[in-house]
Amino acid sequence: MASVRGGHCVLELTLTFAQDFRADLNAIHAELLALDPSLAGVPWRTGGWTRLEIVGHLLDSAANNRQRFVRAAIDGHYAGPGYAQDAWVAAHGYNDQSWETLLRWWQVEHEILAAVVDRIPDDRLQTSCVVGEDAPVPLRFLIEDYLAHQRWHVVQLKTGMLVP
Ligand code: NI
Repeated sequence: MASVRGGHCVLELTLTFAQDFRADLNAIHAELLALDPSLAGVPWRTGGWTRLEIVGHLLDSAANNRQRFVRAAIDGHYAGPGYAQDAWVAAHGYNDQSWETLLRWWQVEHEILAAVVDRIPDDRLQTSCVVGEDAPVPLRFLIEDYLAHQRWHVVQLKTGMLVP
């Protein structure tokens, strides 16, 4: 919607849910790219995951949630398992990958995820989703919570231990 105020044309844009999702992913991606690559193999805290493993965990979350988003959009309901986070990280051997590789995988995985969210009809955002033993939540919440989880781990990446 365009309106005229004080002689200036002001564009008032309402971002769609999918546009918001994409913008948030872009902001997270920028934060990942800004991290110091020399910290890749450094645990974020004593005994904790390395930065490589944290980004790997974000990839695992993307893989699991892509299933959820797609199935909820197709079926109009979703119920499925959680996943064993440490076992998934170990199964992928993320510490054996380079930082650049993992950031590239993150980018590709999220291009795919954004393409999925672009195509979720508005009414499907209310779809009831059950993950593991959790209470049912609308698909919209699952997607918002997905972003919150990514952001939480970005905080770990940025503020965790800075030396081995
Ligand atoms: Ni997590």
